[in-house]
Amino acid sequence: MKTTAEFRARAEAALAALGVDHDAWCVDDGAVRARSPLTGEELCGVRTHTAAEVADAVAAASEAFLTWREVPAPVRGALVKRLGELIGEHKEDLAALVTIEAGKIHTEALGEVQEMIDICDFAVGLSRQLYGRTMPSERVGHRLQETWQPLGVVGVISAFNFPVAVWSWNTAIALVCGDPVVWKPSELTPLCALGCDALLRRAMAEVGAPEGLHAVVIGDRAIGEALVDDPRVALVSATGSTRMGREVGPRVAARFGRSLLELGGNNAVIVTPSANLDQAVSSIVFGAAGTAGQRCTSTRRLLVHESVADEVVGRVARAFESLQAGDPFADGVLLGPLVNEAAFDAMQASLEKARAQGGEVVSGGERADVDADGFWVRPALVRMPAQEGVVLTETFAPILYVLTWSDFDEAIALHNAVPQGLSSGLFSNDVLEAERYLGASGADTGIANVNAGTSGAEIGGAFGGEKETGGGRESGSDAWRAYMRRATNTINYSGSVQLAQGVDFG
Ligand code: UN1
Repeated sequence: MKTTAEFRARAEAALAALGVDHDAWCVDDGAVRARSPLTGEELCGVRTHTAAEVADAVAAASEAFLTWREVPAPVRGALVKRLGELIGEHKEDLAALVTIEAGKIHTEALGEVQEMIDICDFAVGLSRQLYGRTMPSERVGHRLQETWQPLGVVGVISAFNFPVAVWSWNTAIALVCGDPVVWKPSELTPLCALGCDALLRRAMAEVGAPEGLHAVVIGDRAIGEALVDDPRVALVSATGSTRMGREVGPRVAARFGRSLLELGGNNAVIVTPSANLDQAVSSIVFGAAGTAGQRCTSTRRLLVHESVADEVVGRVARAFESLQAGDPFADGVLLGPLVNEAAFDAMQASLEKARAQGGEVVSGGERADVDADGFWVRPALVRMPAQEGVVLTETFAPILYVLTWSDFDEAIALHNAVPQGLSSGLFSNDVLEAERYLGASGADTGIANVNAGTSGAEIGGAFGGEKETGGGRESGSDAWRAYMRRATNTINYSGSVQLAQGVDFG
């Protein structure tokens, strides 16, 4: 493993290439400390904002909104087009920051940056497709339509595990919709945020976008609260834990703001007797162990038919054991570290609870043998006697709980009997099972896949989930509507006054 000094040098080179003003941001007395989970050590201090500075950023964004909302949407798209090009040119630099700050293996870090490029492409196309509907009016010589208008300042709160992509899902869409963005990234990944902000500023300068259209605000919870409580922030889009969403949602609602919540998951894969087990096992392994189990879409439950349970459990255990842990920059390494010691402690606490509930740890759970001070773990595979207690909670670590079933209705019932509702995968070659799973009484999650795992969604579809996952949808499909204001318009070209519903008022 390289030293912290080497990772710091790589991060500094990436920041310089991205256009970050190093001396302005990386300051010795910064309250937020950038760290690398690869060594557990500090990279640098980062300039931290105050609540008053958040208010200033929101004021500047509100001012920028007045200009930006008048810019035609396809012209707004030109900004996002340039942003996407710059991200493409700096893919390696952004990915390096993601690996250094979040510990993600290089191929996944590159994949995350690819999601940014993809959403920019999507948003550019969308900038010519912010369609409203027209409806037939019940009155002669009248026309009825809906138009979509820019909403206002969007506050983005994002998590460490997708430190650049989640920002881009929100920002690319918000910008074409005519909305400025103020972003509070995770305190664990401030350098990634500075890199994104610098690229967007470059694109803004090139196309002549108004100052204040984007700001990054660095800090702890108080900074998030300042954004959440500011009445000028029309939409708060928050990605993180259900605990965070439980606070953000009601606070934004109390001031009649809009929120878009993308919270915890407790995602399951169902394996049926007809499944192609090679496909199932490989998808389960990526879903559970990829990103060291630190995706909101990570596979956390394996619901397997009793007739194939021993075989599937054995194959997943062997695959888990064969995954190489180590330097996430190195070829062949598939397991990076957990983000920090607290994540490791949370994993151990959950495994303890699972054992106390009668769970049997079939494989993993312990620290992996890596010559570095970060918290690498072997993915844990745990057979559980029942779906209760700890199995109903999300632990942001690679723990896969296994439960068996004998009847497909029982599998669907088990699948849905958790408080979260993000993502799901069914492995089956039985078309009737697949249709039932996708139907009204099937999987109750926002994402439901057939013969595909729970993680690694494409940006073209709306992303998010139900129940404690928060109900919000980001990214593709018509998720853009959350970032706009809908107006219903009645236009009367009849030359006379006619009231709807046949009302006669003299
Ligand atoms: C997240 O973990 O917050 O579907 C986002 C996936 C990724 C996004 C995950 N495209 O796994």
